[in-house]
Amino acid sequence: MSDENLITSAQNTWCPGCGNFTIQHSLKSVISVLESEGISRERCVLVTGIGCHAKIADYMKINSFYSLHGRTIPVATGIKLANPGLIVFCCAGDGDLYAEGLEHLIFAAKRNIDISVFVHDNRVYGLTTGQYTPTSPLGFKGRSTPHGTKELPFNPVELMLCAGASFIARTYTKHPPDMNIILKEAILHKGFSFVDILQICASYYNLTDFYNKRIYRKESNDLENFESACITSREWDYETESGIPVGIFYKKARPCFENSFMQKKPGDKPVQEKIKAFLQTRK
Ligand SMILES: Cc1ncc(C[n+]2csc(CCOP(=O)(O)OP(=O)(O)O)c2C)c(N)n1
Ligand code: SF4
Ligand SMILES: [Mg+2]
Repeated sequence: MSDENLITSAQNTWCPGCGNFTIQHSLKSVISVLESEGISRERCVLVTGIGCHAKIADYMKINSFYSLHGRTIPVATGIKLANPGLIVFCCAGDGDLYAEGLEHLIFAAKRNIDISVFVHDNRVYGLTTGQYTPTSPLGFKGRSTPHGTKELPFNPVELMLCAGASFIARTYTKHPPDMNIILKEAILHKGFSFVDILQICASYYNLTDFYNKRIYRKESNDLENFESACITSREWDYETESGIPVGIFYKKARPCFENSFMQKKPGDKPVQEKIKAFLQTRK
């Protein structure tokens, strides 16, 4: 099936030049490639938060769930546990996930549930017209901070390493071919995949020149090496705003939560049967 069929006819209201377009096109390409490799789009489920990023649920013709602000991960977790055969990925915002939904992010990484999380990290609350988020830089001037923020951003890549995510990457909306590779690898990885996508917000925080001067591709031939991933995660020094590495930083096989969930001992019934039996008792 042609990948053009993955875009709905809903009127698109993203601003011209918004990085969300690149993410949408990348997801479209990845889903088409997966389909040509035997993974049908009917098995895919997209869960979004609330914000500009979340409109992607309206614009993609696949199974989707438009959730609450900061709540992509609990919804995605429920979907995956109820039907582990599905391929579940979240499109979340930086405000959405790093502020409102932060605890869900940390615990999903800790559990290593097999879902993928793509953060449209424009470093601003876009839909609500420009307030600062946990990844806005020190001194960021927006609607809620006219004199500039007084706090450093946190480092989501480092946070995810510490929380136990088994696939960690960063990409940039001006690098579409790299994004296709990274999103596909994230979806195919068995376990919790996290991709921080540096996304241009054309209207409230256009960092194109800033990123173009600083971003470089980081290659690693030892992706299981936690210490080296930690060093990479710190190459972006938020105090000096130095160089910014992008690429896959960490990838390691770990047992997935959905396989052991509700299993008292190895060989127990599959989780779907247990959920069905539980739901029967509630009728
Ligand atoms: C619980 C809750 N708090 C606040 C809001 C208001 N709100 C809607 S979108 C948004 C900002 C979204 O920013 P972000 O997650 O970074 O997404 P972006 O718009 O930048 O893609 C906020 C604060 C809400 N809808 N629900
Ligand atoms: S406000 Fe920013 S993030 Fe939202 S649609 Fe416009 S450019 Fe994109
Ligand atoms: Mg944002």
